[in-house]
Amino acid sequence: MKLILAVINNDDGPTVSSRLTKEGFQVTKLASTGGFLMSGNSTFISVINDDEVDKAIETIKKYSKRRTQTAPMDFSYSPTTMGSYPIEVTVGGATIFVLNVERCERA
Ligand code: 2BA
Repeated sequence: MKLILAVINNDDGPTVSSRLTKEGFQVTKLASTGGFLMSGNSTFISVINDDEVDKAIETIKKYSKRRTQTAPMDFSYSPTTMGSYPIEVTVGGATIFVLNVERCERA
């Protein structure tokens, strides 16, 4: 068994959730916050059989769009550039981690 942890954009959350559920995966969505942009994103957790990992990842990738976001960057430490300037970063589609699960129980 594997635990899939997938960080995706909030806007893709409902689609990813419904597609995974339709394909028979059990999913839990957690509200999360990215450390760099400090804006909300969604983290999905799902425990699945080893042979279904690729299928779940394909679905997450398919429905997670890549986006460009603007973030204020603090340059006040620099002697030549003062203040805070917006920078563009590309976010996503999805950041996915796959972990081994030793045991899964429902009580
Ligand atoms: P954030 O930490 O808010 O990062 C948003 C985007 O900002 C990142 O997109 C990346 O393009 C950029 N970024 C992040 N840290 C940076 C830095 N130190 N310098 C320059 N640019 C930086 P993604 O890589 O697609 O990540 C999207 C979200 O996925 C992240 O939101 C974070 O919540 C999560 N994430 C990504 N990598 C992770 C990791 N190794 N461990 C845990 N969470 C991760």
